[in-house]
Amino acid sequence: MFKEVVMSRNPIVSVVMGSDSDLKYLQDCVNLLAESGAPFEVRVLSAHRTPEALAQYVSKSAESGVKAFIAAAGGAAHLAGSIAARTVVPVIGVPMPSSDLNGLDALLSTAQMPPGVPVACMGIGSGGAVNAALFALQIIGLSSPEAAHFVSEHRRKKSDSVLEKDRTIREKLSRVD
Ligand code: RP5
Repeated sequence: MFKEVVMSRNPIVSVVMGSDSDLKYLQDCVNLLAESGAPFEVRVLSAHRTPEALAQYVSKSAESGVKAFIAAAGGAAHLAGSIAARTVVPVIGVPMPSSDLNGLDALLSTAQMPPGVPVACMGIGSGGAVNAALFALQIIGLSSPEAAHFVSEHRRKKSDSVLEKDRTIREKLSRVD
């Protein structure tokens, strides 16, 4: 389920997916960005199906203040590389498990960019997409204390939740004894 998301007119994070069929893997990523309060937008644009629209969008977004792109695509995914070719704004690629190879093809084509035009490559699918949101917030966090604080708090909550599970399991097992 998507939380109520208000997309910004002046985004600093841009989430681009190659197809609306990728959206199901981006739910937690989008929810996390919404929770952080960072202005962001979500678009469906494809490196091979809408190359001109993608090119125009990247130029316009980079000029208007986007500080990080998240590019989610499946198959022999070239979306992240295609965006990175058009801007020096950092691009975070998320391989989508939409192909017969369950995303391995997308992982390799995103990670194995030839030297010169890097993209940051996350893991395959929803987990990678969550990390992409956090990584984008870390980039934003270099100049935004709010974004940096959000990432720290997110880690603290994760840590508290593991320690709580540790307490619970120790209590449960000590009762068996
Ligand atoms: C890629 O091809 C998209 O990112 C998607 O992961 C995959 C399949 O797209 P659809 O055929 O479902 O539109 O470009």
